[in-house]
Amino acid sequence: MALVNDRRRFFRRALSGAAVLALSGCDRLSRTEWFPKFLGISESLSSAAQHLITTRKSMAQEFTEADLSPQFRSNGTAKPNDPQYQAMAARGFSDYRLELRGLIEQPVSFSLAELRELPSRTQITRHDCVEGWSAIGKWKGVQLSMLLERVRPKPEARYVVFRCADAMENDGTLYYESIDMEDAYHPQTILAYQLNDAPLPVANGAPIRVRVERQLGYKMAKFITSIELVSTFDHIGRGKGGYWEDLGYQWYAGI
Ligand SMILES: Nc1nc2c(c(=O)[nH]1)N[C@H]1C(S)=C(S)[C@@H](COP(=O)(O)O)O[C@H]1N2
Ligand SMILES: [Mo]
Repeated sequence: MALVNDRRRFFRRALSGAAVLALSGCDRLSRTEWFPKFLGISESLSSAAQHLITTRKSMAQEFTEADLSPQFRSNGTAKPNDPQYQAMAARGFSDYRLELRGLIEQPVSFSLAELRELPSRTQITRHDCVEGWSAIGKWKGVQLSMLLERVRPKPEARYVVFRCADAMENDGTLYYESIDMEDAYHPQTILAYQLNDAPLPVANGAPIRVRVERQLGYKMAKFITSIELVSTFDHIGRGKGGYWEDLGYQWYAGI
């Protein structure tokens, strides 16, 4: 009974949140069906409230080949300016290394070939961007949980931070993102090196981008250079856990 009441309160808050946003001129954003729903949930509720309707362990919906978008568009940085990145891209990322460091027992780095040799997961999922577009793509990569088992996180590790190769136009800082350990160990959280059966294009984050399927597009860091396990964000950027979070976006961007 208490739960039912909590849920009622929760839906009322969700609704009023959506209503406020509708009044504030965000109409253009409601053009897709899913959008009003996610506005209600992610913009007006804490992640604790979100637990009431969906457990964080649940799986994101997966689709079939027939559902694939004709093309998967690019958003944000389409090609990092960094000359080192561009030289590496020209060499087909043959000398790329993904570094894992921070609060782990066993720091390690992987080449792209080594990542491709590990067991993989393939998933067809829908990507939702806050700018009001969605696309369905087929991603193949290695589960982050598999790499975490190798590096053995220390007990104090609470978050996984992804550092990216692209400097942002607005302030020159490098894009970065972070997720908690629950999402890090989720079976659908993969480091993708393939999109729609082809090597991940530069425009979509080559050579490696993360997929965190129950959150919004901006969490899915592209052009990943290193992964760091941390206990707080104090020493990173402006301390909010991500490039967009530092500018005011929500850290937990649940769909
Ligand atoms: N490194 C990096 N990662 C990024 C971005 C970016 O600009 N740089 N943009 C984010 C946003 S807002 C979205 S919607 C997706 C877009 O992914 P796509 O280019 O494959 O469509 O990447 C996210 N990850
Ligand atoms: Mo986005």
